Amino acid sequence: MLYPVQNPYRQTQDLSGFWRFKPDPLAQGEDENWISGLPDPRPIAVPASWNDQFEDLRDFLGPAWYQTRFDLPWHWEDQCIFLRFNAINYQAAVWLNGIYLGGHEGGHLPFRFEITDNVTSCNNTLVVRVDGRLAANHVPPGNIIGSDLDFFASHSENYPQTQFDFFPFCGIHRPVLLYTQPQDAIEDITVVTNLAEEQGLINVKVEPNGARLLGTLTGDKNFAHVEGAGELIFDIPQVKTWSPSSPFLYDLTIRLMNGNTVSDAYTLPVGVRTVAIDGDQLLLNGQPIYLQGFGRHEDFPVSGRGFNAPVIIKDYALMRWVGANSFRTSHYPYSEQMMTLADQLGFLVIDETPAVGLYFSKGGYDQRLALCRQYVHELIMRDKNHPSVIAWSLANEPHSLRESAKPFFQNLYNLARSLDPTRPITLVSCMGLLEESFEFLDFLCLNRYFGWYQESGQIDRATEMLSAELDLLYETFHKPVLLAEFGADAIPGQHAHPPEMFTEEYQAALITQYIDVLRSKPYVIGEHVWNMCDFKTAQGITRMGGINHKGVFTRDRRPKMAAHRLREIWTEESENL
Ligand code: BDP
Repeated sequence: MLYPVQNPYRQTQDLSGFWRFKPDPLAQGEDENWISGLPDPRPIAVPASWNDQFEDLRDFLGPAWYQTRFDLPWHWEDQCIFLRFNAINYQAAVWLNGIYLGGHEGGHLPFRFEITDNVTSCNNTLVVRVDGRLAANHVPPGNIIGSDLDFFASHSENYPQTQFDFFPFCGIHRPVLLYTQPQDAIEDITVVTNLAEEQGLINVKVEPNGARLLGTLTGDKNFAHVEGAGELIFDIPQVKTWSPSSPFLYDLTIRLMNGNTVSDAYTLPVGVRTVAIDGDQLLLNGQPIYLQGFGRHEDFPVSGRGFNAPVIIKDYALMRWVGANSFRTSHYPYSEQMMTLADQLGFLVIDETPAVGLYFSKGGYDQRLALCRQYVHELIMRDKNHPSVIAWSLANEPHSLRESAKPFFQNLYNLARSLDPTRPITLVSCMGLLEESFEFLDFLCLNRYFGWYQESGQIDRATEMLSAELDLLYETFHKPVLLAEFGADAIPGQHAHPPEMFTEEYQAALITQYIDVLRSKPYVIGEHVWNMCDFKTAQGITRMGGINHKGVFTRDRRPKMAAHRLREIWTEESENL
């Protein structure tokens, strides 16, 4: 799905700003015709979560209603007009001028409606109903009752009762865009890059299939024009490759030709790189690369999970400062702006679907599978052209003990593989040897908390166990391993010598000793500390102040001792990136 752009053939208008808002705890909005306008609304910022904007709504998960009004800019006649929601958590229903446009399920992926026939030049009323209530058959799930969970039932005492360890923020989380495209439009572009010695190859497929195209590639000293129908191939001698140390991007402009006239054009930044798993190694441009970085969250005070441009800039600056070269979009796809900056700044991204905390009891199995397939599809369609994306992660910490888990993930793996034959596919597990899907995944992602949830307070014992388990995993599956999560809570300002749990010293020591083990294993392809920053969670006895304190930065982005320690370790290695 192409991101809306502004050029002579396409226009966009961002509807972000202050909208009207009304919670609907009795679910009476439709009966009372709120689709035409909200009675007694309050102002709300869009995009942002609602929970931290209002003190009476922190734990309220919906339904709630949003409304805004807009006029069309001049010169939008004769264009196809679309309304695009970059992300709404969790369920959305949309009305324009009283007409129902449709809905969407799932909190972190974009959806759009064509509104050419429903929109008028002035005074359009847009109403959106958002429902973030937790339910067992949602993905991610919550409010699971009874014994459906085989494993890790600890979240069941949380409030709100999430089956995942982050706050279930709700609302219109990312920008809402109006945009146009011409009647004859480029619907989609798929770019695949390859390398042969010094030569780069860019293969470009365009929808509509078979349309006459003119492609232009600019950047560096290279400048190439290629014409074709449906597919274009660029050969670039002496190519400048894309990598973390040199994230070079070409500009690829595709023009759709109608006779001799251009009917549409779209420009896409393209990084030429290859990624592969080869034996025990992860290869970028044919060279082994070691991942050092974080699992993270989109989370900040007041804006919640909402798009927050300054925080994105700050986080990349902090990741660079600490020497990280990569991160995982735990536990859901991040904003498209975050991905675009990863391309520009040279970060490697493991791109994860929103499937966290999955369980496999019979009830609702088909529904959850269909939803996960939808997420895999939407994610790959959204992010396939980002050079920064080096792998797809199908899920985080599924409760995979039931027989149906493996076929579930085989199904998702096959789908992802058919949509993208180029990138490695993984899933992130805490089950070790018991994760049967490790048999067919391209590399293994393991989460481990020895020294924290188990072997509490005993870092030496913890790292012995880690070492033994990693070896066993490798002997069993013969695949490279990323330690995708490890860490310890540290309350900022809490100190002890010798180190004790919850102190900054303990967190720094545990992370350092883990890294020593990881670096001694030739089949380990990286270390992702959990978490980059402290983040908000549901309330529960293991989350002081409703915060997970495993960040090496605080929630307001101040470094703890562990961040300084990581910086020493990771910046020493930076020549190898
Ligand atoms: C892991 C989860 C992550 C949690 C983390 C923790 O993948 O979402 O936040 O544990 O407990 O199991 O801190």
